[in-house]
Amino acid sequence: MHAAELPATDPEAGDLFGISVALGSDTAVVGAVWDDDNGGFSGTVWAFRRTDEIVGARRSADRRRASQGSRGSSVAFDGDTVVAGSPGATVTGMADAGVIDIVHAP
Ligand SMILES: [Ca+2]
Repeated sequence: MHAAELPATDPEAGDLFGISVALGSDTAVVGAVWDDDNGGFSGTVWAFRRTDEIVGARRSADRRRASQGSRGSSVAFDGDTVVAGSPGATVTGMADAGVIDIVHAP
């Protein structure tokens, strides 16, 4: 059964939207690991919420993670807390050391 197809609201070539997904009762969290709105390969996490017949999409507003972080390589959430893997993040000068970002659901 195919119930819906949900793209990002601003799809761009190479974003890799959908590379990671996590599902709750009325929420889906989706990673777009190579989205470059915050610098090359910065990555973005999206949340889709279902309310009756409406599916609202919102993207992470957190702009701390800059280029190369690849945020959204993995995602998980519980309630309004989202954990997103950013394996490409530089940590104290060490490239690709990686971090996890814990953020409120966008
Ligand atoms: Ca983009």
